[in-house]
Amino acid sequence: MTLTGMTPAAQPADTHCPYCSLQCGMRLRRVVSPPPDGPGVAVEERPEFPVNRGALCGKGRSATAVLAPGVRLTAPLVRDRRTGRLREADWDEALDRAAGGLADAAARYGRDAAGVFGGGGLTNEKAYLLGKFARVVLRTANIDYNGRFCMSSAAAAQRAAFGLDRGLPFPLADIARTGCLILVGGNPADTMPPAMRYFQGQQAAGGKLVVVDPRRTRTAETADLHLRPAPGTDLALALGLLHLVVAEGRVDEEFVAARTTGWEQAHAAAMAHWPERVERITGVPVAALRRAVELFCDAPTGMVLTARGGEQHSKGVDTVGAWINLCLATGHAGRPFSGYGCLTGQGNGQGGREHGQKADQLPGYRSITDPAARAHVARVWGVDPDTLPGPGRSAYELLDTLGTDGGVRALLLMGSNPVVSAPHASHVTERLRALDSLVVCDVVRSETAELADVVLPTAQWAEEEGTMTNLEGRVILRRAALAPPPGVRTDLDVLHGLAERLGVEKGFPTAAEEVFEELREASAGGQADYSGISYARIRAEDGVFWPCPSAEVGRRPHPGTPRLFHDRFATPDGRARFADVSHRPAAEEPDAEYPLRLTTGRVLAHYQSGAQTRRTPELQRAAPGPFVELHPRLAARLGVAEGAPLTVTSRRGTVTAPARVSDRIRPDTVFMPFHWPGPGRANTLTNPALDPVSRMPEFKVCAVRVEAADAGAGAGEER
Ligand SMILES: Nc1nc2c(c(=O)[nH]1)N[C@H]1C(S)=C(S)[C@@H](COP(=O)(O)OP(=O)(O)OC[C@H]3O[C@@H](n4cnc5c(=O)[nH]c(N)nc54)[C@H](O)[C@@H]3O)O[C@H]1N2
Ligand SMILES: Nc1nc2c(c(=O)[nH]1)N[C@H]1C(S)=C(S)[C@@H](COP(=O)(O)OP(=O)(O)OC[C@H]3O[C@@H](n4cnc5c(=O)[nH]c(N)nc54)[C@H](O)[C@@H]3O)O[C@H]1N2
Ligand code: SF4
Ligand SMILES: [Mo]
Repeated sequence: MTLTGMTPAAQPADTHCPYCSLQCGMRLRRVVSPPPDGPGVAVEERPEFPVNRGALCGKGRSATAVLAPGVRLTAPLVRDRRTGRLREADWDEALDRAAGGLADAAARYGRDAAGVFGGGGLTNEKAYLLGKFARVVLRTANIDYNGRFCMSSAAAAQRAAFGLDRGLPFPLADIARTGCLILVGGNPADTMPPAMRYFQGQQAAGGKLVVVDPRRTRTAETADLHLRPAPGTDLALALGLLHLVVAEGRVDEEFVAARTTGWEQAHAAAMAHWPERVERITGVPVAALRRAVELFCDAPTGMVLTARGGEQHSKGVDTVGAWINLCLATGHAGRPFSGYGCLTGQGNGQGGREHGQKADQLPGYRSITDPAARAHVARVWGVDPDTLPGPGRSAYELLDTLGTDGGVRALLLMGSNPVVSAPHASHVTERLRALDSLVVCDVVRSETAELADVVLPTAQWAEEEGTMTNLEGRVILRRAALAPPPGVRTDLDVLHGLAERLGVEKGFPTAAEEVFEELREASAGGQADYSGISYARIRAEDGVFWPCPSAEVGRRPHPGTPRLFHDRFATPDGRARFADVSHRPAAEEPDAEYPLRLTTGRVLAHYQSGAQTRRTPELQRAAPGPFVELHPRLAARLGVAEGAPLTVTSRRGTVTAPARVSDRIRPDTVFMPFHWPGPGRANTLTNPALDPVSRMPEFKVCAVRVEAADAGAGAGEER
């Protein structure tokens, strides 16, 4: 077994948390004599790392729990052809079965019948090789990843407006220095707690914080102004604010004339969204709209940050476009301490979308339909550009057509748990079951691994090297603190083994740094240019911001780019483009049968599908199961008290979970976190209506009916 690049460190290793896009720095120290069922390393603070300065949330502090042998997979599993059950196998058998399944599907149905589904938690090296594996070994168009469910709407809107998308175009620390910050649909107090220091710093320096969220979250509580629109109405809200900016003569005419295009249409669209109309759509009083405009326009600098609350909609791209319009019209963009940014979510949500696991992208943020981009990448890969496939299906469309005529028949899935996290999850589960072959690479036996024909147990963050790109575009280095247990291989080893079995001997190195060296070359000249970044530089500088070309600047290496757009935007003419957008309703609005809106999201203690955090005892104790948050007035109308079992029914199914009665939510809306499988799985209910541009599903709003469980339909029913 190969374990290249795995040098177990006797010294403590300075690395990063495995979870969210903050990528908090931490130090791992080997435990001298670990208990047999416990992890071999302990977490310490690393105050030198600039983003979190030592602070960690509970998930980061407890992340080593999943390294323990009792919790994780330590041997490959294959589905026994006789019993139909998963049984342990050796690596050769498992890899043979996995490669065989992919090859059979391609032989029977054509190349595009073998598919790949990746994840935004994978290192840049894994994401890069996964994309290369799809395009060079399988030669399939069908590769996409869970980032499509995450920040794809913000990415598309940023590309349209600025010609480039990087989560934040400035370091996180800059937000502490902006005059007015509007945070749309983000709850960092629960989703990125150590980042709250920058929000608090901003207010301590006299800045104003406006939070836009239907719920009074722990983040909203700290705001100077909290706007509570009904879920799915942010587009009208942003247009209404722009209307008032115009009406009150607060447009920065000079900025608009010098640095933007498209203002006329944007202006006309905003004028159709007068304040009383917007109040009717959103439920936000006109006075509050006026106050928000006053705060934003009075401030010398301003930022708008969006997160999933504003983005996970079938109109997510237009909604983000409308918020960017507000920045452009007020001149709060392309200047120090001003601008639009997206809080990306997963550990490598940013890098994961730059290096080729997205259906339409090649490494370096290149487009797979651009002949020059294809030629460059094909040269690095040593293949004929004509052999590279074109763009494939987006994440939900790929999952939706699994096992169908013309769909993917054999799927390699690495770093995602769609049985819990995909919209209309009962349907997705059915599609996964319809596959001829499902290969899952994971660190634990996830709900999706349970459906697999082959499960390949892979090494974890503390056992491997690789780069991650955090929400600021800062490329950082994950470092190995210990060797993986016997029986476990790295994701890079898996790709190497599969490529070899599918007839490609070269080009799939197992040492992360070697992969990175190739990634540098493949990204050179692209928008996300990493060619000037090396492991040595990241170690020395604690992260380098892309773009960082290899060309020198004044006989010094390029310093990287912490701040974008101060001189020009990345469009051909250097100007930012206003979006031409109008409000439209959600794909599903409340009606007599489904009178309430459901929105979904996160709690502090759990991460995503919960595959890792539900296996962490202290987190599981802190948040043991799903719940339905509802307003006391709604609870009274239903005759239910705190903790009473409720059924929630949408057009896609019914779930059961206890009531959590709280005046933090609007009476016309209920909220469920999505971290759990089973009868309380929020994604049984969610609507897979897609944004026409980003193909983002509408996780944040669908129509539901809520009943006391004894009065309602049976639990866990699915359609
Ligand atoms: N604890 C924890 N932290 C995480 C994660 C996790 O799973 N758990 N996941 C990471 C990832 S991948 C991501 S993407 C980020 C997500 O980070 P966030 O975007 O902060 O998280 P969410 O809870 O999905 O949504 C944020 C807020 O959107 C609000 N919201 C719902 N509907 C609407 C709407 O229509 N409009 C507006 N304006 N707001 C709405 C919700 O009430 C919620 O408070 O978190 C990252 N960090
Ligand atoms: N209703 C609702 N649904 C949502 C959302 C929402 O707000 N509401 N948010 C969406 C968003 S923003 C996201 S990002 C998705 C995320 O949802 P998922 O894609 O399911 O993300 P995770 O739960 O992080 O799944 C990662 C899986 O990969 C494994 N894993 C972790 N690291 C590695 C690794 O390095 N290699 C390998 N091979 N495996 C690894 C983990 O054990 C886990 O099983 O959920 C989406 N679903
Ligand atoms: S905020 Fe994110 S990166 Fe930091 S410790 Fe928590 S989960 Fe990890
Ligand atoms: Mo995400």
